[in-house]
Amino acid sequence: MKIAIINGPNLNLLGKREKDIYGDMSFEKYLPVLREMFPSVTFYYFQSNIEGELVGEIQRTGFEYDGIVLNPAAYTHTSVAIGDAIAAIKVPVVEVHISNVHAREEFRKLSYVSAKAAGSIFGLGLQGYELAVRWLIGKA
Ligand code: CA2
Repeated sequence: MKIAIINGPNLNLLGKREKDIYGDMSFEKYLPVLREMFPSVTFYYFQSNIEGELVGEIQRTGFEYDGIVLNPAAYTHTSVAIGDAIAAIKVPVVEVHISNVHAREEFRKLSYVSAKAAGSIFGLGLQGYELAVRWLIGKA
């Protein structure tokens, strides 16, 4: 089984700043933990700060992988293009947010992704990615 994990802008700073909100582990440190937890899964990881690159990777992996775990970060709240890309592909997408977006600023309550995703997880820290992977495995 092949799962793509796609992270949006600024998530390359995980573990370096705003640790009270996003925790103290970088995604590069967390990825090997996930790989060890799910040895039967082939993971592909992509992070970008550029909206068009994220759209490109959603399109590409959306016809090649068995599922996508997507944290579009701030683009969640602004990007019609990312929502459209999810609607255009074949594979299930699980939207993950590390923080509880509903307990923060008003603008974070709007997601252009949730309606197109198979489901959404928020507020459970990095464990949200693990739960998303478990769901995708169960679905396959
Ligand atoms: O909670 C999440 O996962 C978010 O997608 C994170 C985004 C935010 O805009 C969304 O509303 C919720 C922000 C990612 C920024 O990540 C940083 C990590 C460490 C230091 C600074 C930023």
